[in-house]
Amino acid sequence: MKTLVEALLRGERRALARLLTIVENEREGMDEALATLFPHTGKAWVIGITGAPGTGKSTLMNALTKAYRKAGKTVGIIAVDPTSPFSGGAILGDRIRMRDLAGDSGVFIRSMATRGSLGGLSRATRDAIRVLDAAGFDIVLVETVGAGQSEVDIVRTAQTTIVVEAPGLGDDVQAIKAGILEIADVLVVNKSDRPGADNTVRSLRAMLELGHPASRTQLIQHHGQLLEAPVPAGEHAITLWMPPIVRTVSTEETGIDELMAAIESHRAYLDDDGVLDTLDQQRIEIELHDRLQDALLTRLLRVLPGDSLAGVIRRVQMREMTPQQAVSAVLALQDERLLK
Ligand SMILES: Nc1nc2c(ncn2[C@@H]2O[C@H](COP(=O)(O)OP(=O)(O)OP(=O)(O)O)[C@@H](O)[C@H]2O)c(=O)[nH]1
Ligand SMILES: [Mg+2]
Repeated sequence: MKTLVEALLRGERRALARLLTIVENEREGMDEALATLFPHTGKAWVIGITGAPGTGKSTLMNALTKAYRKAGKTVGIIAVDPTSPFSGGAILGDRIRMRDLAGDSGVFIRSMATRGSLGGLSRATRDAIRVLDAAGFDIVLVETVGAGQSEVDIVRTAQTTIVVEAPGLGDDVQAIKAGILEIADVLVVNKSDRPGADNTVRSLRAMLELGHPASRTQLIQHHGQLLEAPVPAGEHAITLWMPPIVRTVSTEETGIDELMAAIESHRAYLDDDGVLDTLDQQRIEIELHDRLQDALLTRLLRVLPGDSLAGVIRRVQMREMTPQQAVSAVLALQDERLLK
């Protein structure tokens, strides 16, 4: 495992591919590999790209990647499809769209589909990002379809989140419908060559202004959490970030420079006010929380006798016990087992 990680750090593509497979499928040696590469992570800028199906996320990633390559940056790409384990079609489409990137050693593309649970996918994505980060990519792009929880999980991992919108998908702004507007650091109205783009921009702006707090508020740190608060008179304030709206035509690579500039100013905003440090702590806290939850549940199920859970489920069903009492009973049983 150590030699594999060493090969990864040297930039060997085969080692990268193998490590991604190990991480994706939770193969043996995964924890050791992640532990060995972990000290080499934390350098890449991770950009999440999300939005409703068909808004042009993959085409946009393609254009953005080419622009970053021109600027001398290396780019690792993870395309996540949380909706189906059979995303062969979508992935094939992406392969065709990203054809211009093939053969460029400064670009690496990996597709990941749901295997088991959504939780498993977000775990795998988080770890795959680390592998690409350790491999030395300057930028890591992660695409997911706007399907709810997976977007929220991306935000927990990405430093900059781009929400992609497109006109002509009905009257509604899709991001609002999917409840993902709140997570946007940068909003993109792609397919701006299509009629209705002005309307989409206008609706987005109206939504943003509605949702954005009054100008004299600031972000404060309270027990490690970022909160909004009024700015005391005469004090330095961390101004809140207002997501810019960028119009693009990804198929023609129009608006991509503006998008890069928007990402760059978001990055500068995070760096400048020291928000990044707090966000980083929050990210770690959330990840540890998730992992502890998994680990504790696994441990609990291991010490319990096989049929004990079925027993309490039955008793709750018979109204002999409340779900709260069931939890207490299970925990008491665990304590009993551990004492033995
Ligand atoms: N007119 C126009 N078409 C575009 C633009 N960007 C993408 N498309 C087209 O829209 C279709 C969907 O593009 P994709 O990039 O696959 O969209 P996606 O959001 O990745 O789709 P999923 O991954 O399936 O959710 C393709 O046929 C693209 O060629 C654009 O700026 N203008
Ligand atoms: Mg796509």
